Order: sequence, then structure tokens, then C-alpha cells
Amino acid sequence: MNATILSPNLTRRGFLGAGALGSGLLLAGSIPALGRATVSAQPTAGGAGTATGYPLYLPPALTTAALTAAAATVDFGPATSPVLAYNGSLPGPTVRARRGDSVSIAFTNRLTEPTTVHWHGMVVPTPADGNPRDAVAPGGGYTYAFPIVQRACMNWYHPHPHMLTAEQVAYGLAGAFIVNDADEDALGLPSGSRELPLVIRDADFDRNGTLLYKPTSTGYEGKVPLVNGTRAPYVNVQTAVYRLRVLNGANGRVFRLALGTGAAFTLIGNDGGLLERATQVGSIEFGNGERLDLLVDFRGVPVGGSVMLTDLNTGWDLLEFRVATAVTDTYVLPTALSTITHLTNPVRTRDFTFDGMSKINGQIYSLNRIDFQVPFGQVERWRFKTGGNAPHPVHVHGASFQVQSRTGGRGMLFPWEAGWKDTVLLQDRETVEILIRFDTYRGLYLLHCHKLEHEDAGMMANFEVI
Ligand SMILES: [Cu+2]
Repeated sequence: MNATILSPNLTRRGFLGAGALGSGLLLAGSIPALGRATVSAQPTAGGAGTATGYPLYLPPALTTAALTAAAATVDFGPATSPVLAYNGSLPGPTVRARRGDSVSIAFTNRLTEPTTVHWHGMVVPTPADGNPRDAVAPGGGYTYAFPIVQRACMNWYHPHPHMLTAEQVAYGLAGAFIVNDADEDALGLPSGSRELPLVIRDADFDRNGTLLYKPTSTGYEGKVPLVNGTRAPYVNVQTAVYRLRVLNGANGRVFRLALGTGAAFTLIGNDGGLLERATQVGSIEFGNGERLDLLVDFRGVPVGGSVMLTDLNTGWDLLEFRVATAVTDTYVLPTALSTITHLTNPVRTRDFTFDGMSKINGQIYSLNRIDFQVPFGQVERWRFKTGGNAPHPVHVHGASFQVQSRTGGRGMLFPWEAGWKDTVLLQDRETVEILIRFDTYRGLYLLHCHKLEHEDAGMMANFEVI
């Protein structure tokens, strides 16, 4: 589990090189070439599709504490396709754990290239963080073990290998990781079939319905939306309040979510869990890696009606909620949702510029270079700035942070940027200030752009909490 596992011949590929390799692989029918073994195909989500949609896939819960990345074939609705998947499921199985649990997941790499598993949003010790330096070689394995030390939230897991992250995620490797705790239990939020994890991304398919990845240096944007790996999905719902746990799992696309009826979402949480109180929001712009915790009320919709989740940036229909069953739901959301301890009084300020499509502070990521050191346990102000080539969704490993201000560009903070965050969206000409404190572990962590093509091209920095 160190850099020596990587092939000595593995040098930084320029972006064009990576793109060219991707295309070549695709022409060669490449996805099986990236994986060694085919594991079981994903079952359809419950019945045949209709002319207007396909049933939303809901990944199974991870029950075996074993995760394997391998080539697989899954059903996107209109057609099946070779993909890369965790345990044969796209998205991967949903991991659920409670605060105070200890997690130990035995990972096996059945790809033909190195990979790691990064637990995005989870505060874990360095050896469990899936750092590119800790690549798991093809055919190898590694047990990721860590205690759950944080509050209830929805995080996610995905590969983080050196320069190969974008391709592995685009071909299907990503899954939800949901943490619960007693504070959240006390709210009695919608659960079971009324709590829907939704991994939203874009993709491309060839004429046969085979998944393609066509990267560009500006960041990949596909032509087809997917929710939980389903094209044109619908889900049957009751006349009740639903909790949507939403992840922007796209490589490079920013979505602006809205409901087709014009109704507001009730925003209750984001990356780091519940907000202090709920807010009604009409539309929500969110970048790669960010999460949203939303309530949607179907109690006023007649049976037979439907509500569309849409993306205002593209005009796409993302997911159709078909109100199929009348029930009585008297759920009332409490006014106060949670308590947030606000970080204050930073002892120092660090500036980071996100330059072009591959650099932070003028430097391309180097696997073995430590770019800066951060003292344990003190509040710091980090200032993220970009001149262009945005969006840059900036992500920090090892701690959650609190967004303080945005100047330039959109010039304001949004309700879904309150509370605890681990990823914040930077649009062109924006400067965003955060407060952050590393008070759980010392060790090596990463700061990077979560547009995966920027990340792979080098918009990433190592830092060490000392
Ligand atoms: Cu970027």
C-alpha cells in the first residue's frame, strides 16, 4: 500500500494522452478490457419499462462488508451495457452505518489497472482515505477500516487513483454511503421506501446502448442524464412526504435542480448533514461531489398525477415521480433540525488559486510532493479563487468546513451552502472563503477540484495535518 505498487512506467499522461487512450479503448470495446471478471448483472428495478420511462434502479444495501470493483453488465433501462461496477451494481451498493460504528470493508480490485476507494465526506485516517499514493494493484485487495466519528449525512465512495479517476467513475464506479445517528432519528424523517438515494449524473451511449466515455479537457459533459444508472427513470410514490438524498455524481456537469410543477424543495441538509433549520428553495445549483438532503411533499398531488425532477441548466427531465397510491401521511417537520457549532477566529489565512484546468497555485499535482502542512486543531481561513475555466467544485479530504463568503461571480452564498460542507462550487471570477479545522486525525490529505478531468490533469494538492 504505497507508491511502489504503481508501475515505475506510470508517468503523468497529458490530458490529450488520457483522452486518446480512452478513445482507443472505447473503439476496442474497452470496458471489458478495463476489468478482469464479470460479476452478476444488475437486476432491473422492478418490471418492464414503459414508452415513457424505466423504473428507477435502487441499489441494494451493502451487507457483506466486501466490495469488489470489476467489469459487469448492467441494465440502464432501454438496453444493457458493459460497465465497471462495485459488486455488479451501478451505482454501487448503498453503505449504511451509524455514528459510533466501526466499518471494515474488504475491497478487491478486479480491474486491469490500479484503483483506490475514497470515502468522500467521511473523516477517516489517512490509510483508509483511498489516497492515490495507496493504490491497490490489479488483482490486489485492501481492507478499509475506520470508525464513524461524524454526524448523520450522506457521503459517497468512488475511485481516486492517480490520473485514472475520471474514467473509472464515468464507467460506473460510485456508490452512496449513508451515516445515521440518534439526533437524526429524533426527527422521524421519511425513511424506508420514502427515503430515496439519488445519484444524478450524465453519460453517453452508442447506438446499441453501450456506455461511452468521451472526455474533454474542459470536463466531461454527456448528452444523457442518468439517475441511479437508469435512463428516463420513474418511481412510483405515495401521497406522502419523501426524503431525497441527492448526489451530483457527474464527472464535470453542474446541475440546477427544480420540480416541474414549480413547487419548492424543502432543503434540510447537505454534504455534512442536517442544517440548523429547513428552507424552501425553488431551484438548486450544485456541482460535482456535492450532496443535498431534500423533502418533497406529494400529499397534494392526486393519484395518477406526476411530478418531474428537472435540470434547469439543460432542460432535462431527470426523474418522474408517479403518484400511484393514496395514503394518509401526517408528517410535520420539526422547526429546529440540528445544532451547528460555528467555526470562528481563524489563526491564519491560506490562498489557493485554481488555475486553468490542471493547477493549484501554479502547480500540477505531484504524487510524492507535500504542498503544505496544517497544524492540528486550529481554525484556518482558506480562500479559493479562480480566474476562469470554472466550474471548479473544490473538495477537501480529512475535515468538513464552513463556507463564509463568495465574492465576484454569483456574489452570494446559497442556503444549501450553510452548515458543514466538504465540497464548494467555484464559478468563474469567484472567490470563496471557508473556515476549516482538522481536529480528528493527523496525516496526509488532499485538496482538489472535483471536476474529475481537472483532478486527473493535476488540479490537486497534497497536504499534511501535523
Ligand atoms: Cu476544476
